[in-house]
Amino acid sequence: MLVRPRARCGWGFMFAPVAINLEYIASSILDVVDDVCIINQEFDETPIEVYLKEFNPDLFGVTMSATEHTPGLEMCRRAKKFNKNIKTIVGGFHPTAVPDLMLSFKEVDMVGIGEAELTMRELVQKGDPEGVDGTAYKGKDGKPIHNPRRPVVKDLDTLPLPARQLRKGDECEASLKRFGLHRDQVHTSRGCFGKCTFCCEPNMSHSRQRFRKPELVFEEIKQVYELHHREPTFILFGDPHFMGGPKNTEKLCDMLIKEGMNIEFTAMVRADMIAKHPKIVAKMVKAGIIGYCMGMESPDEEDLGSTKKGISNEAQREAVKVLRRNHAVAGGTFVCGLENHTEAEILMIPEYARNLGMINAAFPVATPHAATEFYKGLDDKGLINEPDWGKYDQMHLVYKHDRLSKVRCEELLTRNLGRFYALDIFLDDIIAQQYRKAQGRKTTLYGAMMHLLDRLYFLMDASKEYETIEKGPKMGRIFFEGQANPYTRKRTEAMGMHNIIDLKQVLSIMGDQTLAITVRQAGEPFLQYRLKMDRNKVQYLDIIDKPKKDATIGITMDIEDMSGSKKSTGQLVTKVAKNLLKESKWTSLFKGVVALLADRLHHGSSKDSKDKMKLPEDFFEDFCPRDGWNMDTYKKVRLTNGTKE
Ligand code: B12
Ligand code: SF4
Repeated sequence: MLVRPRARCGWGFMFAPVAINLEYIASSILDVVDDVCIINQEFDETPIEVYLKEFNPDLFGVTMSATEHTPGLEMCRRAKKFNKNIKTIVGGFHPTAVPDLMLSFKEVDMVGIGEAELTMRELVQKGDPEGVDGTAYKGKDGKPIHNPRRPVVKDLDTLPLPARQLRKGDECEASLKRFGLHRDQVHTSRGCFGKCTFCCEPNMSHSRQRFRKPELVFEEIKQVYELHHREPTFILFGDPHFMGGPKNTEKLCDMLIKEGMNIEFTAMVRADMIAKHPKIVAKMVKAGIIGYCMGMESPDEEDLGSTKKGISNEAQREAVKVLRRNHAVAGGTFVCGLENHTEAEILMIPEYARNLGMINAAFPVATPHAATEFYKGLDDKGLINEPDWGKYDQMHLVYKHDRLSKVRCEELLTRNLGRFYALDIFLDDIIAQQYRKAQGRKTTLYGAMMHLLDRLYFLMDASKEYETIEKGPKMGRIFFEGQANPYTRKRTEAMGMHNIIDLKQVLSIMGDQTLAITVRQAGEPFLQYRLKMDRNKVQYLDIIDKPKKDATIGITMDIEDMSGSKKSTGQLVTKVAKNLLKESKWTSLFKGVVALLADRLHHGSSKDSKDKMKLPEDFFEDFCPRDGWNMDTYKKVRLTNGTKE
């Protein structure tokens, strides 16, 4: 029995947490065991005892990243409690990094170290870990015995495809359809050439990347599409470094383009490869690879050097341009809270990400995962101070930082998320989408609302974890405070929201209006979203920190009602409606209702308008400098506020 414990966090909410690693292991042992089952607790909340009773396994394997440490051990404990003769084995990134710690728990008998398809095959055939490379286990005296580490799988094409057929129906269908698409994961390679100090990859695959034949990857993708009934599907390429073999990537894309399946892909890529291969990127987008997650890490070349990332600011900037030109979703992550970081520097990171022109960005806490160079450096200095492995989720500070407390670090990241994800970024995303999917036609008001809700849904899920230290509305306030910025107005003035969303009916009926949503805490208004429009256009959207009282249609929302409110939905709707009536002009409200009805009658629930978008000619080439920010700003912050002793 193979188990993936439930410990979803961060990106886990965005992508389907299929247990592809267990499916790889299962397919490698299927022919040498009586039965194998995979329980993915991300999709299945049935108590494990139900399955233990049904299958009564000899071997119980649990996959673990650091965040799955505690729930993973609990599964082993419950398996032993059910039947003390069941042998338990844990594997994955975390046990590979801390095998002795794992064996110190009485509920763990063995650890699988590194890639485990061949290890598990040999183990189940022998029935004992003695002499099985890639395992560590307890000797008679209870002390750990380490067999030699097994080399990584050289030829990935010799591995059978993951045993997706073992998924439970629910996992394949309902759960994966959350975003209106089936969701799955495919790997075209394993490992990465990189040696980044904070990454687990060097310990897992010794900085070696291996590639599958593109023809075989293509066959697998076709099978996955069939498995999902040839319905719209989303596939995450789980490779840590997707474009590591650009020729292979190009070949795969040629095949995907020719086949024309309804699949959208997201890939994790290095910015330098994107910058270096613009023609391949154009093919990638054409083949459906529209989401890109780049490990940007930092605006500071000093950090990029000290973490051994080995990319430059120039490559970052060029990569985003290449992606924007192709209407792809340029996304990436920045590590915040490296040892030398000051508050001022961390606060500049979303400004930099916006300035680059990114559409998606995450600001994870620099996390010393066990066995990384980063961990060893901090551990030698005695700075690691978090015993709870569940907190090694890149959302909590787990070491003693010179300038930042744990709480302050979470606050800064929450504020950074608020700063980055202001509404103009969603418009940017809509533009790329409309170019990809609707030949550059405008979206409708309904389409724009649906898009916005989709993104908010993810943000809310992914940021839940931040509330663990400071419960209540404090983090909410910090997020909203981050939203007030000088860019949204400048950008929306330059783009013209009416050039992106078809608002003809709405504008002509409503005429001159100022729409405002004011956010309040403890009765004090501290943030306002303002939309200024006239008969012909939306003049701008602005987010300000000193709310005004000039709205023709206004609503005030209390932060207390948004987070942890005990009020029912009915009570909240009544309150918002009362506020709306109190703060709006009757004529404007009336016009608003008529305008929405007219828009709905005109477009129905269609997400695309017939009209083409009208954007400034240089929009995709010269978009970023519109923010009036340049690279030197960051360097100045470093020098003037950095207080680098
Ligand atoms: C794809 C990926 C994701 C996907 C996951 C999709 C999914 N299906 O769950 C997404 C983007 C959603 C994601 C999210 C996150 N990820 Co991630 N992710 C990866 C990545 C790039 C590849 C993992 C993978 O699928 N490999 C392919 C499979 C086949 O290999 P494998 O998992 O290693 O399995 C093999 C062995 O480990 C072993 N094995 C595995 N399980 C078991 C069990 C047993 C019993 C045995 C014997 C052996 C064994 O055998 C397997 C087959 O050879 C790795 C980094 C990397 N370079 O590989 C990071 C990585 C796993 N992620 C990491 C982190 C931190 C996260 C997040 C917390 C980040 C965040 N804050 O959002 C979230 C957590 C998500 C969650 N749990 O909800 C860290 C984990 C660090 C650690 N030590 O715990 C990694 C290592 C990246 C890093 N920082 O170095 N991630
Ligand atoms: S480039 Fe990415 S996957 Fe490769 S070592 Fe660095 S962080 Fe890890």
